[in-house]
Amino acid sequence: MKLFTAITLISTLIFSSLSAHEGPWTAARPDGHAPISVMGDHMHEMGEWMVSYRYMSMNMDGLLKGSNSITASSQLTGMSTMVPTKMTMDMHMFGTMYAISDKWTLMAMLNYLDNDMEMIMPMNMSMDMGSSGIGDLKIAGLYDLAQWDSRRRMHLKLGLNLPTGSIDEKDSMSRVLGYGMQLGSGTYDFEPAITYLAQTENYSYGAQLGGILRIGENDQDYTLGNKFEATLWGARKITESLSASAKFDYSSQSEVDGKDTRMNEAMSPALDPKSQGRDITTFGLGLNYYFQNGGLSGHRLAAEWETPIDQKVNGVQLEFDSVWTLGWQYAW
Ligand SMILES: [Cu+2]
Repeated sequence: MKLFTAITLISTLIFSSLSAHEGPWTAARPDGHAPISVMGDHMHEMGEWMVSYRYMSMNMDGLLKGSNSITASSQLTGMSTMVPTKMTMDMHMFGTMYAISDKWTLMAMLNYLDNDMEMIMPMNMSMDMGSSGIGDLKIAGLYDLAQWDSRRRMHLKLGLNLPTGSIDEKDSMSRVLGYGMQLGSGTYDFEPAITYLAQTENYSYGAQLGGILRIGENDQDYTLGNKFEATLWGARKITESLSASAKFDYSSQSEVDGKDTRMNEAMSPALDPKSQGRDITTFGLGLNYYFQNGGLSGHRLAAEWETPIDQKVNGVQLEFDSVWTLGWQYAW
């Protein structure tokens, strides 16, 4: 039903923007880039380079069973159970882009992750767990599918996730941490996406449909769930350098296939392959700033805040609360 709504919205957007706006689509305006949390949203002209850094901080708080809030203590079913109550995931994301031709832009991204989880145990005991390190390396090619004279364009992303992130993160007692605390998927993943962009004099719109398709299983004989994601955004150019955006994002990820035999799912939902993946719709507000002149010409700064408007988890999991993304980009 949500997918149907997303498709309807996207097609309405495509047809409504068919009214003539002369000239080609251009990146040379603040909303020439999507809200900062959207990846692979734009291409470059032949020979152009870009480097970027994003800081993303995700907060999870409280427990959900399906779409209902439940108390953590209700899940303390045995003497050795541990139930998560809170988690923060901080990501430092380093990216680079280079256009080898006007048809192909290549990109690579590497993340450094810092996870922290709070758990409660019977007898009012609690425990803090952490993991940090390099995540998976993502490489992609963006291919220009079409450009129209009415400020619209469309491109395809063919991405590959390389399993450079650890799936062997352990706590202070040498027990393997849950699936959500691991730094990588452990598998090679195919990450395709299609992006549509449109502009008018003062507004811009975009839509992206993408997915993560896992290939095979990892060294611990499990596979994280495949993911589908639909993103829709609109932005208003406020000045030649500043734009404000609103975004809706729907994603659906299935549970883990197989299991890591080092984990005992009876001990915690964090260790349960069936308590992974969720359906979530978020709403985001953002600002993009584009330095057009002077010594900082070509630099961009952006910020975005997102919060869920609807979510349903598989099994029992922490509730996604909010995410902040701050970013810097420089193209030359
Ligand atoms: Cu770029």
